[in-house]
Amino acid sequence: MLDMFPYPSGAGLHVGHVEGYTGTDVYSRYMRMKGFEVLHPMGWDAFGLPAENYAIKNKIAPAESTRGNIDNFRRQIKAINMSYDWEREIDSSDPSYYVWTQRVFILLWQQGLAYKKKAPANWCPSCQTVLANEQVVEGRCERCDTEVVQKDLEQWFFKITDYADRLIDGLDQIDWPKSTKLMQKNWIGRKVGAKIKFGEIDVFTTKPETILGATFVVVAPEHEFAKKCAKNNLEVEKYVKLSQKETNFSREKNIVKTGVFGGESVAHPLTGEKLPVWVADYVLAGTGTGAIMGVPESDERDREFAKAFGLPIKKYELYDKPLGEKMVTYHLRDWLVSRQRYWGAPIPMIYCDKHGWNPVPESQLPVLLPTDVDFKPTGQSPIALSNSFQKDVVCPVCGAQAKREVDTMDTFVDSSWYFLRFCDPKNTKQAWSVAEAAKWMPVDLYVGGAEHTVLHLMYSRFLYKVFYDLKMIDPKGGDEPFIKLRHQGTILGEDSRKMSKRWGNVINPDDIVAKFGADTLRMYEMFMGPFEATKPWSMAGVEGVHRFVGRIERLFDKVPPISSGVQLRQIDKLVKKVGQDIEEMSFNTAIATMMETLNVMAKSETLAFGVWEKFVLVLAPFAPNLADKLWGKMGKKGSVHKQNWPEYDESKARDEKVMVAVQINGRTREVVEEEEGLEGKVVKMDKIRKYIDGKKYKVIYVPGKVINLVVQ
Ligand code: ANZ
Repeated sequence: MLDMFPYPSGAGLHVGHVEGYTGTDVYSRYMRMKGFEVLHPMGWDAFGLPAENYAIKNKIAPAESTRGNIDNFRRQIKAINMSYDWEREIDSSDPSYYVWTQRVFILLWQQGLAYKKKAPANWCPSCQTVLANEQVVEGRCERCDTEVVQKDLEQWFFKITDYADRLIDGLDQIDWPKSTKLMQKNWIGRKVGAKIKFGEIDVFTTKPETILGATFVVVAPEHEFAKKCAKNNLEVEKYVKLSQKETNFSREKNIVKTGVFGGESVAHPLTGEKLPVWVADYVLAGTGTGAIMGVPESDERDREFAKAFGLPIKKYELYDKPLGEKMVTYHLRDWLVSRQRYWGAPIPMIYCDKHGWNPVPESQLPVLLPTDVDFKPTGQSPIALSNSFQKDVVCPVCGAQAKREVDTMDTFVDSSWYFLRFCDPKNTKQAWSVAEAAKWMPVDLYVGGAEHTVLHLMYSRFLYKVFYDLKMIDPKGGDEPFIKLRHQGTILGEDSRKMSKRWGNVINPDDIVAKFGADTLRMYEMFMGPFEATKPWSMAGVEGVHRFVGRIERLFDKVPPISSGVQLRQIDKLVKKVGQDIEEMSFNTAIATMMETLNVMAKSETLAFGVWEKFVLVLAPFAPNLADKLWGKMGKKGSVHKQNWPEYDESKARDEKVMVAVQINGRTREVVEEEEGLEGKVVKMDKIRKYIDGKKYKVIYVPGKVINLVVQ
């Protein structure tokens, strides 16, 4: 039972965290009561920019502020009585953890899955670091919302594109929200099509059958052919230069199509007609071959372009013979993992003029983060300015003086394997042993925010598949890390706006615990609405749940369990319903049933032991403190949380059916189950209609017994 481990921010725990964590905690406690061994761990995704920015502002070392934040988070979580196995707590910024992140990096390098290359990268001018494509949202930095620019930089990449097909195909094997799967699929963006020669230009198309409608060819500004045209055409040269500044986002979204005629033409492969070659930035260099055939009759982007530049639009017939060569293209790019920032795991690589890049030798790991650094971002990694960091560094191959990599790893590397460390957190010989991981992996239920649909969840799947291929994972469990995934819904402020300091509508879980206790906080968050729905906070709702929690104990004291007390069939229904609801993560309906049941119990003069016993047991996963207290009051030994989930009597749990006779002039013609609006339904039944159609009749209904139709 895995929660996405939190980033321990200075703001402390959020009620949104509490929602997800309570959901998995209820589920974990329930599964333990059902006799399962449950691993329910917690730790800290502790590296990252905010701690570093905080350090810059307040002159506190990130290690120190992070430690304080972690202590606060742990205290807050413990106050809500989450049943985590604290023996397994991990901190991704601790050398005992990041030494393994560094070994993961080296492992990937040894497999040819990590490489350094100069490439146009997304650069955030405000954070002064590169960003992965996944961290650029609508052309802006996901963190600070600054417009991202393109910069040619030497960067480290993981070859996630090698796994593109498996990352798509694996989605069929897992129980995840549909929308999350779709987002991953679209992000990977596999397109199957054909590569077709138009003269010397290979175009890529997913619709080769439209070839007879092609009236022009367009190449991306980065395409070799565009560069060739630019050599003897000033206008093309200008256009190519200008488009270098633009990000793919603004290019894809560009509504007004721009472009220039390249000054050359190529022959249509079927008709031999001369087609003009244009250079335009709506064609992307990284997709397909970076060149297209323009079919303005059928393709909207091509039509816009043709209209803008007066190119012919031609009606045509579909071509039904095979054409060109099969080609598959992807939107997914390799994962850019290096960051020019301080607070991350140093990339464990050494550069020698003669031998290039090599991993830091095993005996010298971990490469510790130096502490003699100035945090101010300068565009290069702050570690570059450390005096100690490059001291006595030699090439692992020849022993000559060499230099360490000064970039750190993106924090998404830390979080893309942490669940495996939870399986074996104290292991000093391996990051995890195959046997320990096999006990728990794959994760049965993973709960976390929907904002991680592409980044974290795709990176984790990628690395897990690499580990699987290297036999670091028991093959019996398959190559998907998370079998079932659910996202807790966003909790809005009382004003239905996103909780934010700006609106002053942030609810601090500490305040709720102090005023109402942890049980009320847990119960309220599970009762607010469907687990995955977006829902506003309501203090009136908290108070309502608090009254319910109080009423349980008051009723217990007023009508305590006695051996001669009344048995209630509702209690068997409750046990059945709450068990089913927890398994479906329908926590709010489970609590609603507890409320209904308590109302029935309150009407009874006396209550049997069995009634209270079962009520307290089903309450235990939701309100662990009160359940334990009542368990004690019942004179039971030991904790309620060590008990088995109660059995229920199926015959009692089932809804009673009441049968009603349908009579025509006193003779029974049919027997039906009683339900709402029965009188209206009966007169529409074929068997009955033949007696009453076209006749006058009167209905006499004796609920629970008979409907008599008196026909004249
Ligand atoms: C001719 C054609 C006719 C196309 C037609 C589409 C519709 P979708 O369709 O979104 O999956 N394309 C190919 N390479 C491109 C590039 N580098 N940059 C921008 N667009 C590119 O995407 C596949 C289509 O996108 C391809 O099929 C191609 O246009 C265009 F009625 O070729 B098509």
